[in-house]
Amino acid sequence: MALGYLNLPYHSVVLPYDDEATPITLTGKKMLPILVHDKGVLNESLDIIQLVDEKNILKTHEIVNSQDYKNFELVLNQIGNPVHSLAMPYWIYTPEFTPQARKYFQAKKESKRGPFKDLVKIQSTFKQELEPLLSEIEKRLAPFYESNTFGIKDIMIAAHLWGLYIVPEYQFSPKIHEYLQRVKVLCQFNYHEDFWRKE
Ligand SMILES: N[C@@H](CCC(=O)N[C@@H](CS)C(=O)NCC(=O)O)C(=O)O
Repeated sequence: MALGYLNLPYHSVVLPYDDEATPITLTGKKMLPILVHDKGVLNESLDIIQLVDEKNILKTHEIVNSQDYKNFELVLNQIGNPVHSLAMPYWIYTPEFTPQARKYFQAKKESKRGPFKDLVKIQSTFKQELEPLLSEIEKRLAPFYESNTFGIKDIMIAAHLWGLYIVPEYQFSPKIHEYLQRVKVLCQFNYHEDFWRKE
């Protein structure tokens, strides 16, 4: 999203979720995203963004080191839990999962969250958990998050929420939906375009 917003050229490579060798060889950990650039290899989204945003357009550095950002991260983590429980049972059927990667992902995530088929049965619990968090975000849209200009927090929010579009039983409020669509356009972001562009 940051690369798209900053209009920087890049080549995206999707690794199957069960590919441990590639990320571990590149960075020593099984974690994405990874940026491979002319001076080396880097992970951690915010470190990547700070590196590529040479003109500091997204103001990441100032924001990330503030107490305010630490509070914001807590909210993101609170959002992550219900989003993952709602979306994981559906994500595994998207094109980024090979059959083996699906099995690997499901086994790993079910050991923490319980069987996906049970998560689907208790969707209402996760929706309830999400509702107050999203309504707080909604109140702060001006029209971007606590700001009239686009920034790193909008990228973080959209990156956390986007995957929920895959859940048939979930619907964003009109305001959050409109916000996410605006962010999508600004970031030239297209979910799973790596797959549909190839055909
Ligand atoms: N703090 C990291 C978090 C990255 C992260 O959680 N990546 C997930 C995929 S979105 C991952 O690779 N997890 C390892 C795994 O589930 O095996 C960042 O912002 O880059």
